[in-house]
Amino acid sequence: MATRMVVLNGPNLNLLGVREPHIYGTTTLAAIEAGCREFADAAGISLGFHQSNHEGALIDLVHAARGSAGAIVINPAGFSFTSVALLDALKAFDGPVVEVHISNIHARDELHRHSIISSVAACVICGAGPYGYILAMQAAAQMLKALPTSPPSAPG
Ligand code: CA2
Repeated sequence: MATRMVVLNGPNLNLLGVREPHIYGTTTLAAIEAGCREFADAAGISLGFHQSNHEGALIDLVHAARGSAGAIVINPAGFSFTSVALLDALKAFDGPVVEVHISNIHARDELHRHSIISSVAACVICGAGPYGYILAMQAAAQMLKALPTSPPSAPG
């Protein structure tokens, strides 16, 4: 059976590419999802991709991933700095959690610098822009041993 992974996105990430492009760039969340799906298809991974502005909805998605997905990639956005409840839900997930941020949160102001979610993450990727999502999926796939040991050869 194909390895399954879910990518979860927190509040306001639906505005990516639409507002504050000087911080978060011009790539929309739909374009990020398309890139993630392309990577998943190439790696033979089944993918769930979700965004919610609601803490409880994200917690429900984490619970739903238990038993159905091998790994969670999450950009908790603003909840990175506030949500003990999301942290607790992620702690109850058995597989690897990979945290991703588009911007380099360590170079941001004090409010955006310390993610409490990182304490449960097997890996944290930040500052790579939208490509960070692909890096995060690649790290999660590697942890699940779902990547081919050698790159596939070109057809023909
Ligand atoms: O860099 C990231 O991916 C963040 O998780 C984005 C969060 C921010 O609070 C974190 O510090 C870093 C904010 C997401 C809000 O996204 C917006 C996009 C466009 C316009 C307004 C907000």
